[in-house]
Amino acid sequence: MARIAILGTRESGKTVLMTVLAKRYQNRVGNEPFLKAMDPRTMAFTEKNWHRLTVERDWPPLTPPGELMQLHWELEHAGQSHGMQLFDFAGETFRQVFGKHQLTDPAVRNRLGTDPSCGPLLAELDRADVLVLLINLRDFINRNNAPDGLEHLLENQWALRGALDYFAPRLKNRIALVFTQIDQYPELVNGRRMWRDVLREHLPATQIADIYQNLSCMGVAAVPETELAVGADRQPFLRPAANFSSWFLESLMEFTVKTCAVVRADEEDREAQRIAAQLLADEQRAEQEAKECKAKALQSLGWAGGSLVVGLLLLANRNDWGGLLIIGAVAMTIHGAVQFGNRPVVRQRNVPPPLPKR
Ligand SMILES: Nc1nc2c(ncn2[C@@H]2O[C@H](COP(=O)(O)OP(=O)(O)OP(=O)(O)O)[C@@H](O)[C@H]2O)c(=O)[nH]1
Ligand SMILES: [Mg+2]
Repeated sequence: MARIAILGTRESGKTVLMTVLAKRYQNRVGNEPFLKAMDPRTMAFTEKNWHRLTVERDWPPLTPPGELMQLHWELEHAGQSHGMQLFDFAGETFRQVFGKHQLTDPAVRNRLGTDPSCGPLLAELDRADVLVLLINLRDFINRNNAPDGLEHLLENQWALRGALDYFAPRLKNRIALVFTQIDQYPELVNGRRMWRDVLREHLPATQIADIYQNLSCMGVAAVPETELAVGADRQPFLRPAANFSSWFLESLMEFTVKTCAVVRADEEDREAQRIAAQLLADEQRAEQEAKECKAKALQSLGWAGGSLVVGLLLLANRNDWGGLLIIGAVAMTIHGAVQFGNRPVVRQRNVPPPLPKR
């Protein structure tokens, strides 16, 4: 089971992206990946949000802080099937937790772990196998003059950098940086800018482009076609267009398939190593027991030899105890032989060598 954490600041597009991804891959089409919802919660999450986007033609509500939605799909591709668990939680919580603290400090991590508002979330994130970090450029471009000001900009920046600093040592190349809602930046898409350069240009303070040079970077738009509408508050807003398509979800799916396969291979490595360690322990125990049995058998034979000699001497001196000692010697010989015969058989090791780490 690959546990995939999707992190991103408020309105970075987590809920919409997960919904659209699940719907776009919900049918088996040739050799394409296929996503199968595995529980009622996952199906309800996808269907309700999709209904909202395509029938009500509006956006799903923002995820309330404190909510931690665990969604479970089975990803089938190229004859393989991978369990895939995704988390959805509020971007506001992400900013509060990662934007304001330095989680790489174990004291800070431990303190936050006991905080009921984020402890359970951090515990889940610590078990994640893959990280997908969403970036909404709107959070970073021309943000200094926004009402929430420089403070929010700084926290959003550190949230991304802090999350990478925290997860990258453990997850290594199982991390993707995904620019979302890129339909809003046609100049970047049409100009075919490399996403790494976009990172360097628009989030220079984070230094992510230079520190994490091998991260997978991509851009997607779950709902690139929108149209102007007037909301209940008489304010104009952009709503999803009818029959909207999606841009570049394939690159995100390709990354997902690849990392799910890596997680599976890692799990198999760990299982092989666990079995090898178990076999080795069994073998060492059997060796120890065999040694103890041999020692007991030798001890019995020693006593038997001694009793035999003394018994014969006594018999030679017409002492009746000699007969008893000889019977005892025979009994001890039999006991020793039984001990020796019952010693555990130490099998030849047949353990595969540990596989190289991926
Ligand atoms: N143009 C465009 N807008 C999008 C797209 N995806 C999301 N949005 C906009 O971004 C808003 C937030 O999307 P969500 O998916 O709810 O964002 P979120 O990251 O789940 O937000 P929180 O739940 O607050 O963390 C939506 O209400 C839309 O206005 C997209 O692909 N294109
Ligand atoms: Mg959400």
